[in-house]
Amino acid sequence: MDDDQNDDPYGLTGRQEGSILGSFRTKLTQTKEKWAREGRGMSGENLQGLAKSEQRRLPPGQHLTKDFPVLDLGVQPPIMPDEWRLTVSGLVANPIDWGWQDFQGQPHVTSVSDIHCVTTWSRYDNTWEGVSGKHFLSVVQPKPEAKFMIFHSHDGYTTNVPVAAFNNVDVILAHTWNGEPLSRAHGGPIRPIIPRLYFWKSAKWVKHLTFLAKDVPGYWEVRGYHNDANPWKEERYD
Ligand SMILES: Nc1nc2c(c(=O)[nH]1)N[C@H]1C(S)=C(S)[C@@H](COP(=O)(O)O)O[C@H]1N2
Ligand SMILES: [Mo]
Repeated sequence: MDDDQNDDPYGLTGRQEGSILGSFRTKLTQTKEKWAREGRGMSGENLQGLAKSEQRRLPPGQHLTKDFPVLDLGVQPPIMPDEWRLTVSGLVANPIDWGWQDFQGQPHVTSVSDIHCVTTWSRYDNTWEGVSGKHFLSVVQPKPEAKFMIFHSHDGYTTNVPVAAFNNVDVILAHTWNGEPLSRAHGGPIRPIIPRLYFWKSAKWVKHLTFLAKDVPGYWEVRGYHNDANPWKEERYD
């Protein structure tokens, strides 16, 4: 599943409308809630056959994959670059409203990082291109009392991340993955990537971002997932 959809990178053939708001408790959601209750993924480390250096790189309970699995709530909103927008509200000096040209006008960087998904797969050496998290923060200028960022996505998904966790050198608002435009399935055209947290904290199809003094748990955080999501501490479930 590498999603090399060169002729249709944003998956606009077969456009899919609608929101998951009306169908929150999908089968997938129920399965993952069950796993959260059972503590799925907490046992064992899948380290056999890996070199020592690779073992140190793999968080506890994870196994390596070369695929790039797709996980979401079942709705993959189609967003063309020219209709993409990102708005910011809350405790910031500069509540931006960016379109595609605004995004492209920012300095761009390349960042290589590993993905760790709570469902126990990890994928090494993903090359992301886009606008760095640090640059983004320097533009919106969070106020000193802003401690949490809440991401809101087109499919109704939300997730919460501390500003301090977003303010890392490897955080990026990515439009490119391994040299290809970020596909619709993986949250294209632009997706925040926060590699030091489990991948559910990297919201696909983000449309709005708010900065708050108080934490507000997101979609999975209220369904049994750990609020902090650090793979090295195995913060999978609450
Ligand atoms: N908007 C949105 N973002 C989302 C999700 C989702 O359902 N909707 N699922 C999260 C979860 S649980 C995971 S594991 C990753 C999966 O990203 P991928 O499909 O690119 O592998 O996206 C995260 N971001
Ligand atoms: Mo996930």
